[in-house]
This record gives sequence, C-alpha cells and structure tokens, in this order.
Amino acid sequence: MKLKWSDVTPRSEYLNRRAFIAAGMASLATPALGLTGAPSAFSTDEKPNSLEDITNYNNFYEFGTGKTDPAEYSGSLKTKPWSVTIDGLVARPGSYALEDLAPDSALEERIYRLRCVEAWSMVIPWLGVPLASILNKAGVQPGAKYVAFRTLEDPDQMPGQRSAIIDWPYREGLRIDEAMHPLTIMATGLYGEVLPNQNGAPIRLVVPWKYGFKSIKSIVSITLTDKQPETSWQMLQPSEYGFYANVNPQVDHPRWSQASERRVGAGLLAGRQETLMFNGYGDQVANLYSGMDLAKYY
Ligand SMILES: Nc1nc2c(c(=O)[nH]1)N[C@H]1C(S)=C(S)[C@@H](COP(=O)(O)O)O[C@H]1N2
Ligand SMILES: [Mo]
Repeated sequence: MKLKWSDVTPRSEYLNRRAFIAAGMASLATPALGLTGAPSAFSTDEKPNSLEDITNYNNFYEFGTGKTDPAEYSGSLKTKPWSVTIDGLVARPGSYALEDLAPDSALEERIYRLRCVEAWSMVIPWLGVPLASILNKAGVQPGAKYVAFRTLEDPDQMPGQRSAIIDWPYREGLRIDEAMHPLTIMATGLYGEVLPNQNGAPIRLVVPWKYGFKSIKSIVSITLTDKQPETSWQMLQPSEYGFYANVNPQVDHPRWSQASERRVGAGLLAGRQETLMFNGYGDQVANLYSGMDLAKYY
C-alpha cells in the first residue's frame, strides 16, 4: 500500500499548520517573500518540483534502496514525540524537544536546488530554521571544529536497517563554518506543511551546495567535536565519496560524469542541464574553501 504523506499526518498537526499552508502558498507565488515576510535572498526563483515528485522519488535507505521505497514504507516511522541529543563541545548538552529547536514561529521558507551525487536534481521549497540557531541554543564551545549528525537507529521503524548496506545509523558531518553558514538549515517541512516521513521527518539537514547525501534525514543526535567525524558514504567507499562532497562539475565520480544533471520532472525532451559549481551557491560559499584543492578534498 502506498501512503501519501497527508494520510499519515495527524489532523491536529494539519490544523496547527494551516497558517503556514496559506503563507507557504503565498510565498511560492511570490518567491521573494519568505514566511516571515522578510525578503528571502536565499531562495531560487526556479520552479519547484511538484509535491508528487518530491515525495515519490527519494533516497532514504532506511526504507529500501528503490526510489519509491521511502514513500511506500516510511509510514512505520514514529515522529512524535521527537527529541535531538546535542552533546560534545557545547555549553548546554542535553536532549532538546523538536518544538524547542524549530518552533513554528521561527520557520522560514527556503527554495533550494538539491543535487544528488547520482546526477539528478530537484528544486524543493523547504520550511526550516538555520542550523546555527539550533547550535546556538546549545552554545558552541570555541574548541568545536566539526558537527556530527546521526539518524535514528531502529529496525522496527526502519526496516531497511535489517540489511547491512550501511553501517547504521546513517552518519554525516560538517565543518563548523559550514554548519554555521546561513544557507545551512534544518528542515521540518516542505511546501508549507509538515515534512513527509520519506523526506526525513521530523527534522533533517539541508546543505544546498553539497551533494544530497550530506543532507541527513530523521536526525536524533548532533555532536560538536574537534575531530573530523566519520560519515556513512565515506566509510562505505572512500575513493568515491569524500567528507566535503561539494557539488563540483569538474570532479567526476569515478564511475560517471558530474558535469551535467537530469532535473527530475523536466520531461523527456528537456535534456540534461549543466551542473553548477557549488550547485550554483558559489557566490555565498566559495570563500569557505579558498586555498583548498577541491579535487583532493572531494
Ligand atoms: N538517513 C538518511 N539520510 C539521507 C539519505 C539516506 O539514505 N538516509 N539519503 C541521502 C541522499 S543520497 C539524498 S539525494 C537526499 C534525498 O533527499 P530527498 O529524498 O528528501 O529528496 O537525502 C539524503 N539523506
Ligand atoms: Mo543522493
């Protein structure tokens, strides 16, 4: 059976979010306006993919490796209540309730391109808060150089974890300056509504200038550390997937070109489009990597 996300969203939740549905739709019609009413310099004016595409073409190996598996099987994920442990080099370590980390009143709409390392892409209207706002709640200590993230590990809720394709839980990480960058958000919604399970409910990372695998879903822990953390894809195949994973049309994957991409939903006649350095966010993030050899730190 195929559950649409609206089938698994409780009515109370839906009612709570009605204001955002209206605001979300309005801001899509006028993409320059975010939910807060402030101009959203961060959003692209490209046409977002349909909700149908965004919620039925997913990578979420905890529910299977097929693109439609997450839509079909993620109904078993229990997203309420949800809390995130923040620990390591922080002033206030502890367990933080989702509502406190990303209160509805703080949600902003960010329409971002998502470029998967598999060379397809989409445009997704996220709702979320800057990751920096979350890290500041815990108080980052001066010695913190990296942020490590982990997804929930529970094979009863995530049947894909019964297969050892990945050393579960899924892990990701960012350098602290990448984590604090204003483009980096933690999303709790999309298209003005609560995040569908297949997209990483109830809270997932979104780092738009990096390959999609960095944007880890259904996060339960965030650890501030002074050492570069191990990350799932790098652990699995370090010659193919690096820690940085910045979108880079000049550095090919060993098994395919990264120079171009297929925009999901564009239609058969559309053809491939050129992949942009840093997924088109270079003006905002290139300075984070000045002096670094991006072929070496891929
Ligand atoms: N926990 C977890 N996070 C994950 C993945 C995953 O398999 N498990 N897949 C990643 C990959 S490869 C991509 S391209 C994006 C896809 O996000 P979307 O399905 O919301 O478009 O999620 C990323 N986050
Ligand atoms: Mo991906």
